[in-house]
Amino acid sequence: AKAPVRVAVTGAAGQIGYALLFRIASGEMLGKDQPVILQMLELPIDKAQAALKGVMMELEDCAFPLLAGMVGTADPKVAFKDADYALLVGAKPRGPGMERKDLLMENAKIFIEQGKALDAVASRNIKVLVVGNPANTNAWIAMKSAPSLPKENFTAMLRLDHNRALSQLASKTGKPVDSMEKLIVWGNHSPTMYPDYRFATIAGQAAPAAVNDDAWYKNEFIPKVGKRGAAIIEARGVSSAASAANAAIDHMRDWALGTNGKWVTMGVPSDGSYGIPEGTLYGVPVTCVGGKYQRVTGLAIDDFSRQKMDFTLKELQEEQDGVKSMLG
Ligand code: NAX
Repeated sequence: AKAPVRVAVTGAAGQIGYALLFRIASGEMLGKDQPVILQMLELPIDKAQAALKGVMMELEDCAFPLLAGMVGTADPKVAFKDADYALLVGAKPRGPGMERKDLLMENAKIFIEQGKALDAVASRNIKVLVVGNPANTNAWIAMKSAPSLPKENFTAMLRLDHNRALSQLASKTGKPVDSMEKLIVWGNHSPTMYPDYRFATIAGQAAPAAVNDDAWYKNEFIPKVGKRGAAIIEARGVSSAASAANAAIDHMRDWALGTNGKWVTMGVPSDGSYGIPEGTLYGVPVTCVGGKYQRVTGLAIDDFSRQKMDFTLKELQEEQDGVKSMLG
């Protein structure tokens, strides 16, 4: 049998945590032959710690054969100790009357502390996925705060946006989602993201031809994918949770176990390609093999795409500028 791996999850008592932990423990993320030890972090307040205890009781009650151990804590250095994977879900939500800038700063504090803790105690091969918003900038901050870890170990979640785009294309064309290849979502996990179907195929046919409705693509599809999170809040009264957890599972599973040549979208530090300044945490197409992601290179960028890609880049740069002074 395989040796267990350590999976840290922050915000473990939150709604995404509740949709995520049970799937990790059942083997959906790392495989049905991979035992896991869950190391769960919550805020050091009674209510959060009590809720975490309850989640751990339920995990116990599932008697998952692959769940080899559990740790519940309020200390990032305990949660991240020797961790092989970290899913950073917990973040400060926007409160009433809170400015965007304040939200950025509050989250910067969290991700500086957590980046430092990862730097100090995690496995040198740790794979980090940031889900908590603003996800790209939080991942960038954690990466900057962990100088002894390889930069490529830090990623942000664009997979929910990628999956949303796949489903919208499936319902437009009446073709199954698994007949689609080579879709991309460029940029920031925010309404400025750019879902790009120019290279995609749907059941072997070029996506633009299969859709055959450029006005729909530009005026309905792109904004709809971008505003999907808000539409879920409007309908449910709370933000996406099960679909976000599902995307986190997809992201980590593909990174760890490979995509068999399929393109997926991950937020990763740029290598300077596609006119994205080096280091910027930006959604790009990748394939994964042997526990590593590789960027899809050499794609042509047309004027429409350039403008969309620069727009979402500008937002990311503004976010980075807003927190730069805190990074020392
Ligand atoms: P909840 O408020 O239900 O849960 C968050 C949990 O994190 C809470 O239990 C809280 O106590 C805990 N927490 C807060 N700060 C913490 C810290 N410093 N250390 C440890 N735990 C901490 O939110 P939920 O719906 O689970 O969403 C979590 C985050 O995911 C939010 O920032 C949300 O905006 C973000 N999302 C990101 C998505 C993406 O695609 N990247 C999509 C879904 C979601 O909106």
